[in-house]
Amino acid sequence: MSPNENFDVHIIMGSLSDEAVGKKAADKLQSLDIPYKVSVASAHRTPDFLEDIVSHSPAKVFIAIAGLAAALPGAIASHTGRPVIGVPVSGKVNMDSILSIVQMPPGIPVGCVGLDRGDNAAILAAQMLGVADPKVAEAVNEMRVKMASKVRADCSSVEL
Ligand code: RP5
Repeated sequence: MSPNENFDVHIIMGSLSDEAVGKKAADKLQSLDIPYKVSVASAHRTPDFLEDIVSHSPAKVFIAIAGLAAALPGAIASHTGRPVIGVPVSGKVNMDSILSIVQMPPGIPVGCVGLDRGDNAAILAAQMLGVADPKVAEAVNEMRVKMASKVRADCSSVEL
């Protein structure tokens, strides 16, 4: 990471095979105009590399995307006091990654969104940033207003 790099959200994927879920998070952050960076680092395969990335990251919030025995969000949280949002990635079993993220020991919590919900992780990160940044809070609000309009429009046009 170059010393001058600046971004608010750091998306870290446990593997390049998590790319589709990472893209959902990146696309949503882009649509909210939030600067982000994407890295690949594994809690189990590259623990030292992960620690190096986290300790040098200027991000205010981390999004950690991982499947199987998804230690990544917890491992990131062990290296920083900044908030970590975990995204469990679906696979053959599904509950494995959810429980690996949710069942953190007392004292080192991580947030957890739904299976493959990179988009929700990005929105939750935006809501955290929005507490101190009115521009981001307004972008989240606009997104919610658009969503509500679509539901109302769907209600008016539904024909079954
Ligand atoms: C996890 O193991 C990764 O986050 C990924 O979801 C899963 C499989 O990784 P690959 O074998 O595809 O690299 O650590």
